[in-house]
Amino acid sequence: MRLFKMNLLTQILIAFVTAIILGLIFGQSIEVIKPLGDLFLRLIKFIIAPLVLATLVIGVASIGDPKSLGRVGTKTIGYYLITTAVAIVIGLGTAFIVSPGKGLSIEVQEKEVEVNETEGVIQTFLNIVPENPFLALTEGNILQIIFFAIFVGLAITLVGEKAGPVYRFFDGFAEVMFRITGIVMRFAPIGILGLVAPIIGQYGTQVLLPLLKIIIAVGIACLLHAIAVYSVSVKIFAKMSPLTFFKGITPAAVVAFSTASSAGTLPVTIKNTQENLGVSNKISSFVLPLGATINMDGTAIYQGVAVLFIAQFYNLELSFMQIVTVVITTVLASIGTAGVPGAGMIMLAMVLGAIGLPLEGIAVIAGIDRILDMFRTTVNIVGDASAAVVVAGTEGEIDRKAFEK
Ligand code: DAS
Repeated sequence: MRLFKMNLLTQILIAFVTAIILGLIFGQSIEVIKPLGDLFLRLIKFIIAPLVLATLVIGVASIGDPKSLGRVGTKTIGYYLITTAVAIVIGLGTAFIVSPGKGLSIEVQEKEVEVNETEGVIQTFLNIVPENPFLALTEGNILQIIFFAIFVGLAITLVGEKAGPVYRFFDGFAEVMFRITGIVMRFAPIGILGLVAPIIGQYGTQVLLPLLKIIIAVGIACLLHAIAVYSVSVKIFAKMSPLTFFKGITPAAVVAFSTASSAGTLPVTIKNTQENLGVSNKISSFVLPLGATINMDGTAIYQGVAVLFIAQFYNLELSFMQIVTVVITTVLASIGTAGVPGAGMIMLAMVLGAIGLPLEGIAVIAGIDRILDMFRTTVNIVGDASAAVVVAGTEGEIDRKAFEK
């Protein structure tokens, strides 16, 4: 399976380079293959609502009954939410500084872009509450689907045993949606060809520099987040040298970078955290699987950078309310993002939908998504490991002999 994933990476990179060449050679006439890209975007839109519903219900339900979360659970969830929110701010801040989309002299017809004019603060928050959750699902109203999913997830834990069938339904449904996501992602190379070639044909190579700037922005933000947040956290809460921490988690980081899958890396993350960082089995076996499901700081950074780039690509200024919506939606998106390759790009559609930016913007960055996924998945699992160290450190569950040889 690992081999196939690397093949998918090779296929995507080949498709991306081919798309650039075809776009440069054929110019606007390459539009003829645009339907392939439209089909890929429709496949992404087709899975987003059910995927968000299923993964978020399970993500929230897997947190467990708030009453029985206990000290360890509360610390874990608190650390995850705070670090993810910081990650988005770092992502947005880096994107504002790098401004990957600025300077693109791309005139986009008004018809292509109708951004939701966000009403006032109160109305914006009221709109999150669905009057009819089934209507929210059919309309693909992402924020309302999120609201519904969180309530269902929480209620499942509160009801307990009797809600078992409901939990098992959504658990199975989430697996089905992950499998469909995997199938959709197999179509990515063809889809990327149909998305990127027409963009290069229409705008020329001027759009390549911003893509490079996005990779740089995501890379810098990931590094900044890991150094600023994880180093300080392990130092303060576990009195562990950051060097020891990063050295200890390196094998899992390499696996995450090459597979772009948190779920696939989980066994290595657990092994490294226990053997190299001395975290007890009790803590690591709770914190890490939960983190691989609901904690994705790298994905949050990517969402922040991508949203800002797409707004700039369409020459749109984001209002304060839209930025607030991006932060809230991205924290929730990172809870709902599956630990599988490409999941973050699919959840980006959710964030864009929440603030009314056109999903077509995904087309511009789809070609480099796999490269970005390698960075964000690495940060996702390093963040999970830092949580395990921090919680274990505050619980006295670290065997320091593991690294103080
Ligand atoms: N590849 C996902 C993961 O495994 C992250 C993402 O797609 O954003 O964590």
